[in-house]
Amino acid sequence: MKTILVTGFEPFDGETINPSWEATKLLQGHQIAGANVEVCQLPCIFDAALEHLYAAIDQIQPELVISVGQSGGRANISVERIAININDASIPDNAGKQPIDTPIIPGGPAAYFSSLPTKAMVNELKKAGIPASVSQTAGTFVCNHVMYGLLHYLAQKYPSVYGGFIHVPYLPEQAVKHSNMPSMTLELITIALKTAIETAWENKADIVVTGGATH
Ligand code: PCA
Repeated sequence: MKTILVTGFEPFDGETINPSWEATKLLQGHQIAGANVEVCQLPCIFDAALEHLYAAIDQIQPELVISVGQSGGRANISVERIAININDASIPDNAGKQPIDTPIIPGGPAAYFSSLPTKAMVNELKKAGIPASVSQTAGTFVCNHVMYGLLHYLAQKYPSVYGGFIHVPYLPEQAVKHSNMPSMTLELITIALKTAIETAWENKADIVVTGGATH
């Protein structure tokens, strides 16, 4: 059976949960549009996250890979468009590493575009009543690192496999500990991931949406 690999992250930055993993782990073993979903948790650690991701890809041999991460402060499901070849961490990762202005892959391309149909995904999320947008930056911390490393690895080793990244907001139980932070329930984030995965699986080529999808 065809397989979709979905990854989420362990908690970081003082949080005890990470919504990306709380939602992703609920998808293990699900059938989405005739494909089987396998999930894997990544450490929030530069380089180690990529080692875990590459091992999972080699073992599972998926046809589509979607990595998911927490973006505390964002109100929307953010379908990321681009990953850039830079690590520039404003906080330490879970191993205490804080790389500043280092390349992810020395000599690699400046950036990779997601090979997911970002606009179609956002469009379907909005149709389902879920706040969503195309994001033009996955940041410069471990999520961008994983998105770049994923797309580089697929380009080198599995050029027919599609890949990309989705950022999700805080859960309400996280937002309540911060001042004036947006959040989304686990139920809605989980429905959003299912909708986004299904759309990515069924629309390998993106659609053209005039206006709206990036906001
Ligand atoms: N979010 C972080 C790294 C892990 C996660 O869930 C980020 O946006 O880089």
